[in-house]
Amino acid sequence: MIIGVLNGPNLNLLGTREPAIYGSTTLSDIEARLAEVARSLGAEVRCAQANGEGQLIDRLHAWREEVAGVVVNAGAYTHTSLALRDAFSATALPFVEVHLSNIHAREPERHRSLLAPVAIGMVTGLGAYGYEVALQGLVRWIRHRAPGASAP
Ligand code: CA2
Repeated sequence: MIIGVLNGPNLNLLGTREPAIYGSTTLSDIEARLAEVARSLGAEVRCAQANGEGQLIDRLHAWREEVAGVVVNAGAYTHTSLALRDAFSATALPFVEVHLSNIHAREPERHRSLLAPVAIGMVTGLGAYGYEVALQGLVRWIRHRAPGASAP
């Protein structure tokens, strides 16, 4: 099983600024760890990061036939992008949303996720470890869902 790991705007800078909020782990560290966790689950990951909304949508379209599901941190597009939500719906890719920080404990404009209504679930506030939880939950969901079930 191949799982896509998609990171949005500014997450390429992880580990370089604002460690109090986002930690000191780099995106490469996270991706390397997810490759290990995936292997232990009998799966593999494809990782991508983009700063543009359209680039993220194009990546999902390209992954449509390639991956079984997606772990996504859409960064600030989480709170603004109906287009990204539509891309998840259009591709019918099951996904788990992850945030390093607890978005509900931050400014009000970060409390709402436009992706959440069509996600399997969300992991928020566990830092880099949250990506592992999201990957494990997604693989489990894909393996155990009823045959033929579609993403929510
Ligand atoms: O907590 C998260 O993972 C967020 O998705 C991160 C986004 C933020 O807009 C969301 O509300 C919550 C921001 C990512 C910015 O990444 C940085 C990386 C290094 C230094 C500063 C920001």
